[in-house]
Order: sequence, then C-alpha cells, then structure tokens
Amino acid sequence: MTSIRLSLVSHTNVGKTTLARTLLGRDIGEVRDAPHVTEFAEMHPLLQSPAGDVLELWDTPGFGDTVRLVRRLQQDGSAIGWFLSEVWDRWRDRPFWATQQALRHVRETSDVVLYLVNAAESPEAAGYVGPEMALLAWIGKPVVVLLNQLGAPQAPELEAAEVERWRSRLAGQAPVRAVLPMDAFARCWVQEGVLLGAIAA
Ligand SMILES: Nc1nc2c(ncn2[C@@H]2O[C@H](COP(=O)(O)OP(=O)(O)OP(=O)(O)O)[C@@H](O)[C@H]2O)c(=O)[nH]1
Ligand SMILES: [Mg+2]
Repeated sequence: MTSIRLSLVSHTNVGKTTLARTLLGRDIGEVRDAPHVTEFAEMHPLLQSPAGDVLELWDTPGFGDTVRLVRRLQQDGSAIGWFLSEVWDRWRDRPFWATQQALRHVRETSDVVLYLVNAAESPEAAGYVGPEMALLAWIGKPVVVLLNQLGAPQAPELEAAEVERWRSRLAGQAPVRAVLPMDAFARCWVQEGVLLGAIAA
C-alpha cells in the first residue's frame, strides 16, 4: 500500500482551503477572507484504490511575513534550522508560527507541493512569491504552481497569455515543475485531469 502526499501551500488567504473543498467535493476546514485562518496541517483522502493506495490531500496553514524571514536567512544560511526549531508564540507571532507549521509539514510529509498563487494579482505585484519560492527551494520538494482566482472563464487566448505571464515569472525557480490554471470557483474536470497528469510526472 502506497500513500502519495499532495500539499496545498501558499501565502495566507490565497485560497488553499477553498481549493481543497473543490477538489474533495465537500466542506472541510474553515474558509474566511482573513489571514491565518487554517491553523494546522490536515489530511483528507483525495483518491483511494481498492488495494488501499491513497492519494492524500493536505491543507496547510498559510505563509506570512516571509520577506522578513528570507532577509534573515540571507544573512545567515543556517538560520532555517533556527527558524524551524524556534518556539513561536501562536498568538503573538502568528505569521511566523503559521509559516513554521507549513514549512515543517512540507519538509516532513509532502511528496508534491501544490503552490497556489492569486492570479487576480499580476505576477509583478505578488511580492510574496519570490521569498516563498526561496523557502520551498531550500526544502527541495517538487512544486506544481496553481493559478487560483483567475475569475470567470476568459477567451482561451487571454487565459493562455495570463498563464504565460506567470510561467515566465516562475521560470528558473528551481523547484517549479509545472504552472497550471486551477481556479477553485470555476471548477473544471479538464483542469483536474491535467493536474493529476502533472503530479504523476
Ligand atoms: N474569487 C475567488 N475567491 C476565492 C477563490 N478561492 C478562495 N477565494 C476566497 O479567498 C478567501 C480566502 O480563502 P481560504 O480558502 O480561506 O484561503 P486559505 O489560503 O486557506 O487561507 P489561510 O488558511 O488563512 O492561509 C475567501 O474569502 C475565499 O472565498 C477563488 O478561486 N476565486
Ligand atoms: Mg485555509
């Protein structure tokens, strides 16, 4: 029996729990338009084979304040060990506490990271993406980027141009294996099939 562990990871409030609900087809967790709503990494079986193999989907707490964290890591390369072992106060240091939960989860559990971005923002405006990719690169697990919040379906050439903008923004980021449209609200089985193909690769 094999388990493959997929982890939804992103900057806080981008839509991990919402996308988990879409992929699972049921209302797990808590969704709210606020930072740091999800507190702990949580597993939900996405697919199960009769033999007992499981494709696990993990919702995780969102990253926060990674710009400050990465600045510190650039000054001291070994600081990631310090960051992961430090005791952050869950209420006073909420962004760091949640970031630590997410990073520990990825390091200890993930086979594939599904990293969401808010595609309603331009790639240039999403300043958190660079630092968060740097953290994921340090951990070294493969990353599939999902473009969430694309909005209502657009003409195919418009959507392709948008995907291309994000692809070129993310080109050269070491852990990124694929960049795919995957909007939680505009649910589409074709997208889900493409996602499973990317995970299989
Ligand atoms: N328009 C639109 N809104 C979305 C989409 N996905 C999520 N949202 C909204 O974004 C907000 C945050 O969604 P969550 O799923 O709670 O985000 P999260 O990444 O789990 O947040 P944390 O757990 O706090 O890190 C909610 O108000 C959602 O309704 C989407 O695809 N399109
Ligand atoms: Mg959440």
